Amino acid sequence: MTSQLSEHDARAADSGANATRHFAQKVQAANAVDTARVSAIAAEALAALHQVIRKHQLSYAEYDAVKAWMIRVGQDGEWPLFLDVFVEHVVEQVANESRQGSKGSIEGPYYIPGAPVIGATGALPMRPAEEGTPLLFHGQVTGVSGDPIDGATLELWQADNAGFYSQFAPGLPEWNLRGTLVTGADGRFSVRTIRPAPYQIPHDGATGKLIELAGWHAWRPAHMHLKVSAAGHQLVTTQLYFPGDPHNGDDIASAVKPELMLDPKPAPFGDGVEVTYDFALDPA
Ligand code: MBD
Ligand code: FE
Repeated sequence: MTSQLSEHDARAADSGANATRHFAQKVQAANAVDTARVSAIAAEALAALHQVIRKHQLSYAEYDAVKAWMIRVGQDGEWPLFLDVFVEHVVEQVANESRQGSKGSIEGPYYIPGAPVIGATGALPMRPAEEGTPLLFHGQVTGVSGDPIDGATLELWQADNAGFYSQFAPGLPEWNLRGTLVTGADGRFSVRTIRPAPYQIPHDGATGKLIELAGWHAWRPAHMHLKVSAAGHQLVTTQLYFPGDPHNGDDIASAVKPELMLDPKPAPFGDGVEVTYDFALDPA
């Protein structure tokens, strides 16, 4: 008899392997490296590490423990998780420093391109009895001058009420809580989903081992991920958060910004909540 796996059987090494596979697809074609920068950046990164070793008088036993841990991060496919949680926020800050429009935030390891297109109004794909508080999310996409953008695209992805992302945990429909909105001439969009729950990053693998040994925690505040784009404009990758979440102030991924806080109100239906967020896109 075969047993059906549920999302609660998710393993860090399985979601890690998926994230690693998706990342490999993304970088296949792109990303030529500026070789003139390789020496400077690699040498300085190594020098910073050497300095830490000297400062803390690292022993051979500790060196071997670090080496074994890094090997396990790779074996579990957890480099995308580890790097996006502990490093990406600085890359994002550097990349988006000079933008005038909406603030960005990190992409994280769980974006998948090509989610089903919903149009300007609709619902994210979800199960018939998807658990969680119903959430109505609407807003407008404009340029930085406030002019509405016709045909702007918003890609949304989020975890379910138990904290799992489709395609990274077993038993979930392929595109659960992932969808693509396209604005009309007024730049507006409106989508029904569920309010995401506070979320722990997968912590039964190598990344979790570090978190445990260091006495840190694995929590991210509840968040929705977005990529907003339009012809002639810069794509913004960002996340939105909910006020009052216990982890807004100590996100393990350091990806919360005050500008990305939503303002939930009781929804005009049932027991749900309603949020509005407008996006301003920088010119390309
Ligand atoms: C996530 O859901 C996430 O958003 C990040 C940044 C890292 C791990 C899991
Ligand atoms: Fe996330």
